[in-house]
Amino acid sequence: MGLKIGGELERINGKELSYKDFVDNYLVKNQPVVLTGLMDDWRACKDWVFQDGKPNLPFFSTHFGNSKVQVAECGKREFTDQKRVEMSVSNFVNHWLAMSTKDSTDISICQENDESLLYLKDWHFVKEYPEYVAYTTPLFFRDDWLNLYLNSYNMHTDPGTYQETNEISCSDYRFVYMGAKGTWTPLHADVFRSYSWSANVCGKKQWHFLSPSQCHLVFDRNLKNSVYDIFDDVPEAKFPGFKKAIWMECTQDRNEIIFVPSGWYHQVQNMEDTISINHNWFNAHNLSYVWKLLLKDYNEAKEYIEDIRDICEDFESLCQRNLAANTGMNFSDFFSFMIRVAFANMIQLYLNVKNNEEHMRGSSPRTQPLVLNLLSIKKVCLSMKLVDAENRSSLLDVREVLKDPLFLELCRDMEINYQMIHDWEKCSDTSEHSRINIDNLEFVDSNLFNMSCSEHLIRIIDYVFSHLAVDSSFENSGLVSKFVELDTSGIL
Ligand SMILES: O=C(O)CCC(=O)C(=O)O
Repeated sequence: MGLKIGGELERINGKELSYKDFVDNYLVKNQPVVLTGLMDDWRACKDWVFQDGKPNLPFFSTHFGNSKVQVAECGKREFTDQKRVEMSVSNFVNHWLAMSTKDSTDISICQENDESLLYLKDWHFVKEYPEYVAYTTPLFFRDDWLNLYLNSYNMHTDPGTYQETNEISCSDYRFVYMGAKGTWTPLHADVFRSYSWSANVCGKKQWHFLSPSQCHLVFDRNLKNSVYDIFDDVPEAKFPGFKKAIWMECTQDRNEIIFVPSGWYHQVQNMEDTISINHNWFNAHNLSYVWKLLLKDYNEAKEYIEDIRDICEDFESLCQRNLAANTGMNFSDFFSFMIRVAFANMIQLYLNVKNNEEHMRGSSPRTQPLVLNLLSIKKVCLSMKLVDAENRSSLLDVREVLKDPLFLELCRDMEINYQMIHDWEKCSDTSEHSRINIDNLEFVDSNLFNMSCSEHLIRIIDYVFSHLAVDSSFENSGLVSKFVELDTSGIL
């Protein structure tokens, strides 16, 4: 029996969609959508594609041939993913070209077993070639705390065995994917339960999506393992809910971008030779998803080594190390991230209010996104406090955070981003950021310089709201209740 298909993704012309409508209808409601018309000026769409729509593979060998990339062998499973090997872009292209010149019976024999189907994945292209501007991130996806943060900091900073792998694989979440017809990605939900967007530079992909409220149906009885390939013969005894799942389907063409919401499971098949660009990101609207996943992964990491608790010198540290290795960050990484992002927002708010009295009210268009960001951080902090997560977080000194040139970079990048997204005129002189120091930030309560728990961050946020006379009724507005709705909309 085939999959039950409940419907197709909505398709919208991105040029006719406002940022606010995108936020209200897709980000906040956590719904997928296909956006067209947003890739017209991309250099990638010219340089990387022949006139007939096929990928210009020689261009990659000539310009980026020495890059070392991760390639998935689509026919070989390794745990929950495909086996990965590292190779140069030149070798990958040579393999692809050699396969495409084989006669069709050879190819179908190979493809039947997915043998030799190599899929280049997770190429950190922007990081590696910052000067070659292959594309510009559409405005809809620019409120991206994850990649903004990673421009300045590492997510996981614990020295030790995990550092090296982390540096390579978690330097940012902006990728290029390239694969011949037949290559595919197994069923999964995205890293950190982030949002993602995926743009087809050439080729065609078929997507199958499952909403978070149905995700339990692709898990086994213990809710531990999920189905790997939805087109396989999925055993009912092991996955009793699978047949009941109702999927959404989409065939994504060249020049179309798919928005993948948080926590939606999806499987993807390249129906033609395809090149795509995709980013993972999170912001105020899905921060609670990220936290919920981290907590779930922490509980699993703890349970996994419960039987060695008594012989462990520092059981908690081991749990946190394992959490960072499996998930890409631990509690302390996440808390440091929240502190820095919260302060970048508070400083932005402070400068807006200071430079223009009109922006004093929290509900003004200029302050509203910043207040919303801080409220979402506060909400997650409240949840961290409830589960006592802070005891495991290391201490951060606000004075050190604010002095760090990397923090000023984060503030500046964030301001530029919001100017672009909301079409703000420049309000603060960006050089003002560099003059910020702890002594002229009246809003920083000196009792709270040492941040060791989420309670401290909550108090600082509240202090800032009251000090800057941000309209506190905003806190009770509909915007906040949306986070609650999201939290309860399904399992992760
Ligand atoms: O294009 C693919 O093969 C997979 C992309 C994907 O899973 C994603 O963007 O989340």
